[in-house]
Amino acid sequence: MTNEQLIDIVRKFRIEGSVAAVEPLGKGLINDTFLVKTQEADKWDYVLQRINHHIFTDVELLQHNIEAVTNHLRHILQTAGIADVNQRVLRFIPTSTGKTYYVCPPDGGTASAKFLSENSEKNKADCSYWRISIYIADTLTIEEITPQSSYDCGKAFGHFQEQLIDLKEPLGETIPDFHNMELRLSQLRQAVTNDAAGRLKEVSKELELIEAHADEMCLAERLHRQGLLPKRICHCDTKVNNMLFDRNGNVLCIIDLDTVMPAYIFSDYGDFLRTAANSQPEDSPDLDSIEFRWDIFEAFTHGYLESTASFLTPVERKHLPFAVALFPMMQAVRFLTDYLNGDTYYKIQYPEHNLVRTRNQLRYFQEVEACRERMSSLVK
Ligand code: GN1
Ligand code: MG
Repeated sequence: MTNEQLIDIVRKFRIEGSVAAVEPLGKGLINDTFLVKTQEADKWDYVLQRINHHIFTDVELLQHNIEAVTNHLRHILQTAGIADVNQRVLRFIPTSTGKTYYVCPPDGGTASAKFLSENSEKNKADCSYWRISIYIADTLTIEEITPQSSYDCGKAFGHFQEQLIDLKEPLGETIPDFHNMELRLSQLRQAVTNDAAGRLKEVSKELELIEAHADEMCLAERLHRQGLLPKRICHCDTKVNNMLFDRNGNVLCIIDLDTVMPAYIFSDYGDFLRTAANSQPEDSPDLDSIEFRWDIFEAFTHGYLESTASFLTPVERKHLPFAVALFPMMQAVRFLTDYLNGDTYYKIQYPEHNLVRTRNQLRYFQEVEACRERMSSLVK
């Protein structure tokens, strides 16, 4: 896409100021993100995103969820008399029709209203979907996690769940059954049957390890069916880089709200520790360097238990160590499925990338497993 086309898209939104430049931003695996700089010093800069509508197929629902959540959080902050509300919760800018997303026809915008009104699935898939939010300036993201920042993140993600407990507006699942382990396993088994990329022969050890733990890892779904585990509004992508800090290192704002939806609280607790307590990045091939960082786990757990004390049930609390094991296992299943399918979901940088990610997550899972009992004593 040319710069001119990007600027044309920006103009569909009711932003203030005039566009000086549009530059790529961030390194998410799913959406494409740009920073929109405005010329005027006293106007906001903005974040422009192309929503990956092959993954978030219901963009209307996606933006409905995000608006409901950000409006609710903004209301809480305003009621509490907080001054810098636009620094603490994302603010999405509407287009001239009042929607917080813009559907761009494939030719860049001039296509007829007829094209869109035909409304066929094919036409919809050929369009691109865009949204804009205010860019929160002067923030830091944390590259190197410490026990202190881990504790702060535990408090903040727990607080996020707590604030959304009384959200009246019903939210949908932007990716249905996103963290449903039974579904993820059946997708893997389907990928094994299809062997679309001819890679099955390379992964027998990985499959064996996954299958050995498969039943146990579906515990959350069983608890839910027994009525013992509720779904609550969760963030579902609780990576440390989805949290903005101010210059003094205090948590400012939680970002990347695409997967905010009803889920088990395990999602937020377990997925954070999947990345933060792994001493290596999720795609490091250096398996022998992978360690479970107890200090990060302990600090995060303290923060999380503090801010969720008002609502966490004994069943949820007791199974937190299960969640620490579940998420690397689920992520291994998802990476391996994508590897077998021929890399259709995650962005990759080289052909074996998803296999390397799978092996990393499985090794980390084993490191976590070795600490499960000790974790349970701490949580008690
Ligand atoms: C994707 O794009 P990113 O990095 O925020 C994925 C997460 C995975 C993660 C693995 C919608 O998140 O669930 O845990 O990659 N998001 C979606 O790195 O599938
Ligand atoms: Mg994300």
